[in-house]
Amino acid sequence: MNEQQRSILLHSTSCFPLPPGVKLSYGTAGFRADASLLESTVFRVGILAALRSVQTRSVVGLMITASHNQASDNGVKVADPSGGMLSQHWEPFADTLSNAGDPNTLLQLIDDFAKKEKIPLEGASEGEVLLGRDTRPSGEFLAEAAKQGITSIMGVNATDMGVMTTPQLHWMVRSRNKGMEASENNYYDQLSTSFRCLMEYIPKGNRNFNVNDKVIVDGADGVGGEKLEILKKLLSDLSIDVRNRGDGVLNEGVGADFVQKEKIIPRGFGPADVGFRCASLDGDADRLVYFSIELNSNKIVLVDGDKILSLFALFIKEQLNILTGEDGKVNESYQARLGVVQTAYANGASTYYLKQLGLEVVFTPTGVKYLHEKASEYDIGIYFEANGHGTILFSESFLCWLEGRNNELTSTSKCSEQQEAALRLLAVSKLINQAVGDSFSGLLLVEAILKHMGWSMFKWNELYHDLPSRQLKVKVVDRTAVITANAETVVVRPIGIQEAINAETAKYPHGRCFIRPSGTEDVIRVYTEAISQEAADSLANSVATLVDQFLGFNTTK
Ligand code: 16G
Ligand code: MG
Repeated sequence: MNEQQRSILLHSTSCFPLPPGVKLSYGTAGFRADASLLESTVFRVGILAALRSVQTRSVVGLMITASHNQASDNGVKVADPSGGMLSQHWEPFADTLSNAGDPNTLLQLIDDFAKKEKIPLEGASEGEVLLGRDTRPSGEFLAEAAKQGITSIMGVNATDMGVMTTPQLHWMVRSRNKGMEASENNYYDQLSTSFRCLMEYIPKGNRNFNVNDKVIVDGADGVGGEKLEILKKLLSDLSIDVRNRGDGVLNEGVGADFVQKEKIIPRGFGPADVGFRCASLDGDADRLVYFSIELNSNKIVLVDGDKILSLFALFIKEQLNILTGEDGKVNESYQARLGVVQTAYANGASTYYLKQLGLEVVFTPTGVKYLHEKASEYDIGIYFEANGHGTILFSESFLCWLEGRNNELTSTSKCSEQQEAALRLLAVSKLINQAVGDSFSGLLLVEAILKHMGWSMFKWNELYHDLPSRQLKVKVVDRTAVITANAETVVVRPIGIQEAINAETAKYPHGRCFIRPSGTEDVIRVYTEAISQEAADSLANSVATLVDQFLGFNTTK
């Protein structure tokens, strides 16, 4: 690092001292905390994003959001040049950088890391970081801190994209690095055009089916509501009624996380909405769940990420079969691999359903970075968490084959059914955000598929019946004491707890249970499934007691 760079960093770092006693960790969703504690962290993540941009000679993203957390929290995460999550091997550096006490230590860390990673810091580098934030009141001053961090690496520009959804920022990073147009308007154009294309190829017989054209969307009083208002103006054949567009308190009694966990009607919805398809986005619009309102009750019928995944998988498999036949063979030497990725939170009934369709289903630990990575190993990889975060990834080689096949079919004009299937799959690859899960593209794809099938939401929900399940959280002294394996289905530390959980689970016919440390809260999460709600609840309570015995505050060590 040259002298000029050194003095810029020393000066800027001294303006962002760490609040005393704060120690944060770059978890599954970046750094998250009360916004008042985050200024120095965001500044440092700005430095990190700039370094990543210099190293990869690509555009990188920095998003300021705490997603579904309460409005007073905030957070920060980095989008890698692919548009996906920050490369995992940079995470330890994110931790040490953010917790480095004084400017000299920080400087030394950067110097060492830059040498190790061969990042040139001699003044001639170039880079660009796209900066986005959600609607939280703290977003603006934290964005200033991020800019200071980004521009303290010489030659790196911070491009402020203002308020946007997390998936929009990831999409822009990906598009920029592919040399494609990447403005917010380009994003809306791509989504609306590919949606229109899917609607055009709806089988004639299904067009007049009585599928309601209206969907009511809960915007969680976050960025999703206001952005969806823009997108919906470009759509015909679908009427979107956006509620909770930002006038109320963000995520309070609203949003995908609330709806999925509490299973009660979100604020802004009521008896007049009975019979309609409803959907909820989370605070930064990267999650989507559907629901319908029950008559004379405050309960909802939840249609979660697992069911969205099942709908997508069914549709994609159908189109692929039209194109390639049951064996998925594209030609003698090339077979299209379709894979589905879930986590242990996926309801067992969904996994059973997907396997019955003949699909390959694999599991990863919780967190988008794991699911995304796994899904990218397939020609078409579909991943979803039960909480509504997910997307579909298409390999370059498959898309290339698809384009070629489509051209072939156009020139021979022989088989319109196959050509329509090819065009549908191409449209899905453009509609669905391949950088990260996106509630907007998810919503439009669900709507298009329901129209395609001629299905009501009720019919969709009947694909399979969820097994009763329960989630609990237990406060413990140190959640890092729990170490899991096999996609979080087995606990290897503390020793003995897995055997105790097994013994408890064995008491319940078809019982299933796992525990894992949360990546976003200081708790251990317990998940159970069983043949009745009472059994799932009872197993969850017993296992929560076990967790408390092994790890709780009264444990003598
Ligand atoms: C974050 C993750 C989400 C995961 C959740 C689990 C991303 C972008 N988000 O929100 O995928 O389901 O954390 O939270 O990776 P937990 O660790 O507190 O259970
Ligand atoms: Mg989110």
